[in-house]
Order: sequence, then structure tokens, then C-alpha cells
Amino acid sequence: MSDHTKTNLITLTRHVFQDQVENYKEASGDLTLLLTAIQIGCKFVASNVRKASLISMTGLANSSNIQGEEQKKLDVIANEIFVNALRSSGKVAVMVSEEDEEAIFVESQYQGKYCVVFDPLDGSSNIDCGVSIGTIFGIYKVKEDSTGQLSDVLRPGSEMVAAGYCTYGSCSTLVLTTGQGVNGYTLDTEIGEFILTHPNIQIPSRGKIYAVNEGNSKYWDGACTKYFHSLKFPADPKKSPYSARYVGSMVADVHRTMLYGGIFCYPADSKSKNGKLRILYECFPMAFLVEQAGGRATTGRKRMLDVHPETIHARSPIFLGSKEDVQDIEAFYKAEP
Ligand code: AFP
Repeated sequence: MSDHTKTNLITLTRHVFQDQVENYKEASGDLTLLLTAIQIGCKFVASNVRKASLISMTGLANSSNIQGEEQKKLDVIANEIFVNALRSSGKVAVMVSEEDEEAIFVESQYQGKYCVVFDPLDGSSNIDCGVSIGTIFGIYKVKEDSTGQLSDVLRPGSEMVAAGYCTYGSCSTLVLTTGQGVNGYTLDTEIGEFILTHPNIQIPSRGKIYAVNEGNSKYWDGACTKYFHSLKFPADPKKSPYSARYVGSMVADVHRTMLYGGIFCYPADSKSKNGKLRILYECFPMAFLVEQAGGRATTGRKRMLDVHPETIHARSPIFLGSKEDVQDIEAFYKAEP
């Protein structure tokens, strides 16, 4: 007799469709189709990342993006892959990509009712040495009576209807929320499908790991300086210090935090007054996922998902992860008006 679990695989599409049938009876199926386009983008990028060194796809593209950062060849290719997959899905009205200065408004014949904000390949500085990188995305529904405008994406993260990321590392895992918890699906490269491997991800309420670019510590404010000192030199002598882990790819650092607990931080500092990470396609999707997994995400002084972005590439400081760890940094900020 066959092992039923191995012949009855739960693919991402099957799982999302099942959720639609059970929990959203009135749904049209458009979000499921949009997620199929995103999966295709992730599989295509994963395949390019795996063979990048073999097909001369490492190195610079000799261009720079809106942040003034040099684009890698893979940044440009990943962006084209997602823009094409999303546009042709027929489900998208507006796209915002880290790699494009302006929002992209889809032509009327292809237009759908969703807006997708995304960082096609996050962690570019890690591409050429084969360290984990990833894609991050968030999805809004266009407002009633809108056919897709900038105001449909310049909204608080709490209005997103879905968000996720896909890791490109020792394996590719797509982690997704549609607002009913968080699930992780690992790419089976032999059958070309994302398979449910991490059902109902729950972040531990407290962790033992912190992730921050410690090299910036001379620029930190008082709250940050005191907080990170408290992790390394706990006031209670019976407590062990936290371990430090920092990949420098948000997707990899957040994925570890989702599974093991702890805190991921990119604070504002005297050099980067608003921090480094972009609200729409880095902070919001990750904050949505973390909250759905039982964790917390803050700017230090405000719930991350309540921020109202003024421009599509605006930045924010962010601290996210285990609930109690994030509450600790919030307390340090509260004590420092
Ligand atoms: P790159 O894409 O330029 O490598 O930046 C990655 C990133 O946006 C995010 O993924 C990391 O968490 C963060 O920046 C790392 O920034 P630092 O290099 O300043 O620590």
C-alpha cells in the first residue's frame, strides 16, 4: 500500500483554494490566480539564482535603482520576471517594485482588482557569494470604485489582504498569509511545486537571538544602545546573553526569526534618520506575517502596520519578532521620550 501522505501532497495552490472554499465562499478565485502568478515568478527567480554563477548572471547590471543602489544583473532579471508574471495574470491594477522609480499602472485590457508591492530580489549584496536572498511581496485590493491609483497603495499595512516572502537559499520556501495565520511551502524542484511543509507557523513568545547590523552601533540612539546592551549583558546574572545572527538579507533574517524566535531590527540612526528598509515592500509584508504568526512589529514608537506611507519608496525603522522581545524594545523607547 502506498504512503498516503506522499501521494496526497498539499500544494500551495491546493491549500489556498481549500481556504477559499472553506472560509471565503463569496470569493471569485482571483486572489488564488494572482498567487499562482507570484509562485511562477518565485520558481523562475529560484531557478535563475541557483545557476547564476554558471550562466554569467552574477555581477553588476551597470545601472542603479531609485535608492541610488547599483543594480545586480539578477535584480534586473527578477524584476522583469515579476512585472511580466503579474501584468499577464490579469489580476493586477497597480504594481510597486523596489527596482522601479514610479508605480506601474497596468493597461486596461489586463487590469484586475489587486495591487502588488514587491522587492523582487532582496539582499542583493549577498547574491554573488551564494548567501540566502529572497523576494518579498504585499497585496492590497483596489478601493471600491477605483481602477487603480497611487492612493490604492499609499495605505497602512493593516489594509493589506495578503503578504509573503520566498527564500532562495539551501531550499526555497514561500511563506504566506492571507490574514488567516501563516503557512510555509517548500519548493520541490523535481515536481516544480511549493508543498506545505510549515503549517500554521507560530513565533515563540520569546527568543534567544537578535539580528541587527552591529556595525552601525556608533550611530544608534539611546534607546537602541541600552536595549542591545541589555541583551548582551543581562541585568539578571542567572540569564544568559542573547546570540547574535545577521545575514544581511531581510528575508533570511526574518525567516529564522519566524521559526526560532528572537528579534530582527533595522533601527533609525544618526546616519539614516528613517532607517533603511522600505515601508511598502519590506516592512509592511514582514510585519503582517509576523503579527499573523503571533509576533509583533513596531517602528519603536508605533505599530508598524499603522504607519501611513507618504511615498511609495518611503523608509521606516523596524523591530519585529517574538512578542516579548519586541515589547522590551518598545519599553526602552517609551522610557526615552
Ligand atoms: P541589499 O539588497 O542592498 O543587500 O540590502 C538588503 C536589505 O535591504 C535587507 O534585506 C537587509 O536586512 C538590509 O538591507 C541590510 O542592510 P545593511 O547592509 O545596512 O545591514
